[in-house]
Amino acid sequence: MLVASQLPKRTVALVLAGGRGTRLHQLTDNRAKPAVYFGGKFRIIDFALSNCINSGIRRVGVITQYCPHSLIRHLQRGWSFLRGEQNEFVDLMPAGQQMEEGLWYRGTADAVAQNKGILRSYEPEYILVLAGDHIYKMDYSMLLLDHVESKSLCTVACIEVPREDASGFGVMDVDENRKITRFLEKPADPPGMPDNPDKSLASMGIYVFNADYLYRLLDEDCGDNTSSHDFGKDIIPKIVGQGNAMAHYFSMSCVPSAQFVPPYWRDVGTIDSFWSANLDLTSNMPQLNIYDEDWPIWTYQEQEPPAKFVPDPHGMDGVISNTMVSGGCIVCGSKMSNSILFSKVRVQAFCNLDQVVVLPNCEIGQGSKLKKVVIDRGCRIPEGTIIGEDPELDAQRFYRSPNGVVLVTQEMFAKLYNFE
Ligand code: ADQ
Ligand code: ADP
Repeated sequence: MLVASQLPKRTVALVLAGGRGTRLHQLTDNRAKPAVYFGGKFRIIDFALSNCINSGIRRVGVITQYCPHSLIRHLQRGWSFLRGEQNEFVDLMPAGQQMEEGLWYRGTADAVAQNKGILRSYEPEYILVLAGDHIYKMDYSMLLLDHVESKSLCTVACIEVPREDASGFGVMDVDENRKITRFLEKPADPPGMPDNPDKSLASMGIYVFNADYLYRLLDEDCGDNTSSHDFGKDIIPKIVGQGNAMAHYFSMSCVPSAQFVPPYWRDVGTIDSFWSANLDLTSNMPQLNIYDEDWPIWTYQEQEPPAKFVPDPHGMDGVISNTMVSGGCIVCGSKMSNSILFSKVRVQAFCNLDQVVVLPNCEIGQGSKLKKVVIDRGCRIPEGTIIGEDPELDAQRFYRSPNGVVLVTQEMFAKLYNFE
């Protein structure tokens, strides 16, 4: 008999967290994309991991590769609360530990294949493969139930995206029973949906497999010299070819955020999308609800004193609107709007911050005027710095995105001042 509440317990989730995220430019020079900060106190991977816990999946492997140090540190500090003796864990699976040759993961499927021995030892019935670099709230237990009820061997979660954005995704066609009939990985000219040609049905990179079926596929893939050992490029198209893949619409299992807001799923993979998804949280009615006590987002953050606001040296108070300020921050009589300060940020007097995302441990020098800026962790912004007024100068000194968002890192400042 199918007992829906047991499905998460019979599942191991694998979070693929090894990708670099090159489109985030210098923000991922030293950290993996899943370790990038988000929303004032989280890191991107916290969303997938919180979804697991909130869905009742308490056996999780995190597969790391590129620049894993701060990611691993975060997981050890924030995600080691599960109880091994109760068969609950967040397990780290770094590249190179399983194979004798110490092979680097060749692709996402190889990353799972190299950990097959560990996986088997957990004896799961279902394996849930997740990406560690998306912001969304999803009840994976609904996805598992759909997978089991439809008697599928593999189920791919999908979402409708505008057709003009779809070439960055795996795009699929489905029949009336949601069986996937065609899968094209990152097609140059993505097909539209039959009833909505302006939209395409995109893979979210979230897959459920019957464990034995996945092991078999990975064994076959391992010996295939023509394969790039990637889920999107090799494994999923093959399964679709065999007629064994079902689509699961994200709307069937997304955790509602706000009323009238479409299902929220963001790949904050570029500086522009990272900046705007953070800024959304500062609006009066954000599209992503991070205050939902029924679906908490867990993280690690140091214990800090509450944020503090003091007047400037002339005794004038600051003016703050639509701004989130994290613990350990001190703001001295400045103007801030539509901005996010992560923990331990100091803003000196007479500053003006508009649409600025400041990552932890930064100091903004007196009289600075910043607009549309992302400031990486640990930056010391010198007194009187102006960013966001002269695009050419900004682009010379820092990274300036196509949408005019300026990214500032410690290294850029170091370079700037060595030259001067
Ligand atoms: P991509 O967005 O290109 O496509 P991909 O680079 O395959 O995603 O990365 C998927 C996940 O695996 C990411 O979380 C990444 O961090 C991680 N990862 C990448 N290489 C890894 C490695 N060697 N070891 C460990 N982890 C690694 C995929 C699918 C598309 C789908 C999109 C949805 O291929 O079909 O539409 O995700 O975003
Ligand atoms: P995060 O902000 O994500 O916590 P950090 O900015 O502290 O991470 O550092 C990112 C990564 O850069 C570290 O995890 C480490 O691998 C590397 N790193 C930082 N400082 C040094 C250093 N002095 N020498 C070598 N590597 C460093």
